[in-house]
This record gives sequence, structure tokens and C-alpha cells, in this order.
Amino acid sequence: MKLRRSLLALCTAAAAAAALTALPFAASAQANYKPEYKMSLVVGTAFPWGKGGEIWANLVKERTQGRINIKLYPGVSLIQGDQTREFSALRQGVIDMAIGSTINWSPQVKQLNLFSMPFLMPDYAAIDALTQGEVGKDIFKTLEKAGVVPLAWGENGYREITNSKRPIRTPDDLKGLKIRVVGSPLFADTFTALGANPTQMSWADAQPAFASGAVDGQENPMSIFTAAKLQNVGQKNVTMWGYVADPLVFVVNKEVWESWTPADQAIVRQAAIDAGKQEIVIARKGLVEPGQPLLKDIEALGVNVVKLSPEQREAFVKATRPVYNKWKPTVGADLVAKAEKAIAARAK
Ligand code: X2X
Repeated sequence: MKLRRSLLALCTAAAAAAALTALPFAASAQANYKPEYKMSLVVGTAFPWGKGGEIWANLVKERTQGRINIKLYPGVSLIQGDQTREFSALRQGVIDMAIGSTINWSPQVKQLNLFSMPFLMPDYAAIDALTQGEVGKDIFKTLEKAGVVPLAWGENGYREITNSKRPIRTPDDLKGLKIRVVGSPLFADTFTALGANPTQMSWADAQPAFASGAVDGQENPMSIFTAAKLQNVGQKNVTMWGYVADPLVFVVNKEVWESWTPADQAIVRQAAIDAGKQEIVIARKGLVEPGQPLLKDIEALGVNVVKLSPEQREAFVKATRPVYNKWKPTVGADLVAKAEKAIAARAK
């Protein structure tokens, strides 16, 4: 009896001692945590992209029991709407984490222009062959070297051409149209090669420019078209040409990442992977099912949707081939070759 009591006392003392040493550690780890982490996004939760951000933030909050609390900043509001500055701001710590388009970060990370090379990726299986394969791993290594922590892939989508003037079926139909393009010079080259008149502006500036008629057209995924209601700002002609698609990348600022315990890092990484998978399904909704129901919804809004025959599409491929070749060395000849090989070997 006496022995049992002293054993019990010993165990209690040991447990108390363990608690005493464990407690300050946990408390100090958490003391470094910010009350709120800022997540940058170009668009909000009405769009698949913003939904992905919401899913990621919610999963992290739930799985860390609120230790990591993420707030969404859509409209790239932490950098006054200038989406091409997002990557630098992430590196500097103005932004804690982001889901960013490869296009917006490509001025700083030239390899990301890969996805904007005209007509590189003929179908969704081709996008997956890149992001989920060796090319995706190489690009993550590049991003790590550039000073951020990449965690998972998502998707904005295939960028289709729209305009207020006329249906586009041939490169000639693009002649003279003023087309708003995103931040990478590769886009200016592509639209110049097609005879259009490209003008670079942020997404924030673009929408009033469509409304006023200052620009005639633009290119964006159909999920962006519908959520932003571009039919209401004159964009009545859509051509499904699938010339480029922009994946999204889930990343965290390096210092923020290093301030988290390994267990919390694992939670944030897995949550990004889970959110990315869900986001890709949302982004493709209505476009991968037979008959592409999303296009019927868009037609019902009074929009003319042109689908190109393989021959018609080929004319655009041909017209933009010099741009593709010009950009190969900038993107990296080895990376482009690896991507072409992965696409040729994809399971269709
Ligand atoms: O600006 C665009 O076109 C958008 C919203 O698609 C991106 O941020 C790349």
C-alpha cells in the first residue's frame, strides 16, 4: 500500500515536471504566431480562385484549432490592386501567403511564362501532366530559390478570347482590336503577332475600361467571365480557343513559414493540397462535362460563343508560333522541352 502510494506520488511529480517543461515551449511557439495572417488573391469568393482561398483558410483554422487564423484580401488590396507586384510583396513579407496566378508572378519568375506560351497545352490532361509531374516539381524548386514556400497547385483556367465588336474565327478577325492583356510581355507579343492592339492593364483597371469601351476585348477563363458578368460590359463575343491556361500556386512567405512548428507546417501544406484539388474541380465545372453546360449558360445570357474547328484553331497556332519560339530561351529551353515531352506522353 505504502509502495503504491509513493509510486503514484512519483508519477504525479514526473507528469507535473513534464507539463512544466512542455508548457513554456508551447506558449513561446504560439507567442510568435500572428493573430492574423494575410492571404492575397486577385478575385474573391464568387470566383473558383477565391473559393480556393476560403477552403484553404477554413481547413487551416479547423485543423490548427484556430492557432493559424487567415484573412482573405481579394482584389490584391494589400498592394493597391497591382497584381504584378504580388510576388515581390510576398517575398518582402507585405503579404503572408497567397494563391497567385502564374501569369502575375511571371515578370519576377520567368519560368512561369511556360504556361503562357501559346498553344502549349491542348487539353486539361496536358495541364495536369505539367503541374502534377516533374515540370511542376522543377517550378516549385525555382519558386523556393526565389524565396517563397510553394505548397500546392490550383487553377484559374483556359483563357478564352472575348470582345465587344465581332465573332472571332480567324486571326484576321482580331486585326485592330484593342485587347486588354495581363502583366507579362509574352501576352503583348502574342496579340501583336495576331494583328491585335494589346494594352497592358491590371484586372482592377480592366473592368471600367470594358464598360467605357476604351478597350474592345480581353482574355480570361469562363469562370472569371461569368462571375465578373463580363457580358454586361459589352463582351458579347466569346471564342473558345484554349490558347493558354494559368495554374494557381499556393504559397507562404518564408519567414512566416519558419515561424510555425513543423506540425503546423504539415497542416498548412496538406490543407493547401486539399484546397487545391477542390478548387481545380470548381474551376473546371461546366467545362469538362459532355456538352460543356457552362457554355449553354453563357449563351443564355445573350453571348455568342464560337467553337473553332481543328483547322480554324490551327491558323492561330501557326500565327503565334514565332512568339512561342522567341520565348523558349527566356522560359528555359530545357524546361520547355521537358514540358513538351510530358504533354506528348500524357494519358488522354
Ligand atoms: O487579371 C486577370 O486577367 C486575371 C484575373 O485572370 C489574373 O489575375 C491573371
